[in-house]
Amino acid sequence: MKLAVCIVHNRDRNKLTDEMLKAGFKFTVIGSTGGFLREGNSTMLVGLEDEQTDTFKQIVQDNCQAREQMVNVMPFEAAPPGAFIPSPVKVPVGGAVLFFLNVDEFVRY
Ligand code: 2BA
Ligand code: 2BA
Repeated sequence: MKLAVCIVHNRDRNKLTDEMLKAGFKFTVIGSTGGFLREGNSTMLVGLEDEQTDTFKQIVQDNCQAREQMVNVMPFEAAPPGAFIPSPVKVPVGGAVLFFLNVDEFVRY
């Protein structure tokens, strides 16, 4: 068994969870914040059987679009008065970031 940790943009969350439910996956959604953009994203914990991983990856790939987002390199509140504020830069964001961990034991009571 594997535990997938899947971080997705909030805009893709509902579409992805709908498709995961349709495919019969069980999962837990945690509200999270990206360390770089400091914006809300969603982290899904998905316990799945090894043979389900390819189907899961395909569903994530089909439902999470990569996009570009403008970001201020230095937050305005962090800039000293009169400082040069650099123009916002584009960063590629998402589709989705996935980690797969091996599960030693799964128990339900
Ligand atoms: P929920 O996803 O809200 O699920 C509540 C209950 O609904 C589940 O109880 C299960 O009986 C049923 N259920 C959930 N997904 C289903 C599906 N795709 N098809 C049919 N029935 C489904 P539990 O299995 O005791 O799970 C309680 C909570 O534990 C779940 O809340 C979820 O947050 C988490 N969970 C369960 N299995 C998980 C897994 N494989 N990976 C990650 N989180 C899991
Ligand atoms: P954020 O940390 O808000 O990052 C959003 C996007 O900004 C990233 O997209 C990446 O393109 C860029 N970025 C992040 N950190 C950067 C840095 N130190 N220097 C330059 N650019 C940077 P994604 O890579 O698609 O990541 C989307 C979200 O997934 C991240 O949101 C974070 O919450 C999570 N994530 C990504 N890689 C991770 C990792 N290795 N460990 C844990 N979480 C990760």
